[in-house]
Amino acid sequence: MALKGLVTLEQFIVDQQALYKNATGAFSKMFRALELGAKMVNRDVRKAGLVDILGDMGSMNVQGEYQKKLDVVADTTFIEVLSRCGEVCAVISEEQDHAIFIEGCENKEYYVAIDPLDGSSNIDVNASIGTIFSIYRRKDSNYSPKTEDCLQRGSEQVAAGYFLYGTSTMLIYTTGNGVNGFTLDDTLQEFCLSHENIRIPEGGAIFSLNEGNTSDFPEGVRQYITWCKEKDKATGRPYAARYIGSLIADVHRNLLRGGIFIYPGTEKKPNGKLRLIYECNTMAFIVEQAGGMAHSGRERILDILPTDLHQRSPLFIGSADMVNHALEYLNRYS
Ligand code: AHM
Ligand code: MG
Repeated sequence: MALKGLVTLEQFIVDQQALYKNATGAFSKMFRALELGAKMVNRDVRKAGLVDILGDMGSMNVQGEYQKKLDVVADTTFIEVLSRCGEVCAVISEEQDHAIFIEGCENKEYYVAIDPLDGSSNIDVNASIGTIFSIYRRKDSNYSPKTEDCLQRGSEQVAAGYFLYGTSTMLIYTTGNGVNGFTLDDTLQEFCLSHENIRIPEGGAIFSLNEGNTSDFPEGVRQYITWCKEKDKATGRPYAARYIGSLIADVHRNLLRGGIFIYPGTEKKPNGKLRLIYECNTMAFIVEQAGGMAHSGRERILDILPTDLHQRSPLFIGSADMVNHALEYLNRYS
């Protein structure tokens, strides 16, 4: 896809907003906050190694995972910019046990779910990481928000996106009207439209999963992977295995090239590792909007009603033909 003239993210949002008669400007304020947060985190990520920002924080988050210094920096940054924008009543973050309710914004309609820095294990080795976010509208904003108000199905997302701090810094997002991608022009410090109306290929030849865990995978997943690795000219197999270990980077590659990403449940961890609200739902909304599929193995990801802010779900996501095929295997052997 060629780099488009110069349509900045701000211009793009203003143009989109003009299509909605009742737009209040709240949406563009939230996006400006997210954009600012991402630029600040991007600046810190680019300096990692030069300043004392690499390594462990020495603390754990609510999910028992060691926090990296950059995890904490990104978390603080996004919570601060979202609190200041004046349109967000609550923030749910991977790094925070509870929802953060923002003072003075009790009657605002929107809340944001965020994984401030996904792919933490890649920070210290200079591989791609990113920020995942979803925006939801409260059903009723006439009272101070409660945690239960933040437990909506992924199908209720108003917008979802991710910032990828990779070879270049990108924003991919959807508001339910297709998916568009913006690349940060470092000299201008502006996100510019670079990938208009992204469509994921229906099929693909890439499978991404942590094969080290094979012995714990359900039999259907094991059989599907064996099938992916068999030689067959007609279907172009064996497929390529690609796994960065950073959800955003793995799904982003498959979004552009075609492929499947799997993080299954296991006997010990039936819901897998990835978090429903700020990892699976966000990526599912984007991938579905691009023409792909996202499933838990039991149901469509976006149909799951969360009961806990940090609940996990198995994830099969990517090109529709590949996801359907993997699900066939899962059902056959379950
Ligand atoms: P994080 O949010 O703590 O970084 O964990 C989520 C990451 C995903 O980005 C990635 O897909 C997955 O964990 C990799 O897990 P594993 O190391 O088990 O393969
Ligand atoms: Mg994460």
